[in-house]
Amino acid sequence: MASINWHFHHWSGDEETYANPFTLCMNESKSFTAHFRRIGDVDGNEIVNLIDLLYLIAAWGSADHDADFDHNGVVNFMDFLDCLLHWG
Ligand SMILES: [Ca+2]
Ligand SMILES: [Ca+2]
Repeated sequence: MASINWHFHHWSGDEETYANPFTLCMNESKSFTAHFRRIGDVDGNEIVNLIDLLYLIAAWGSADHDADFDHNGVVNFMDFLDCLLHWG
């Protein structure tokens, strides 16, 4: 579970996926790492700034996972607000 102001981004390890939750077959030893990002941080540098906002605007209306902070399947006004509210 993500801490406040952070959101789940993806799993890495034996499988890489944005799905959360995701189903896996445990038929051998496997390892996974959950990656989280600051809400509003599109490029993953832990700073929310103009670069993130410009990327978000370019992704407007798409399902771009990096800019879809609320994970509702579309980059829209709520993601824009999230970016502004977590600026800095
Ligand atoms: Ca950033
Ligand atoms: Ca969204």
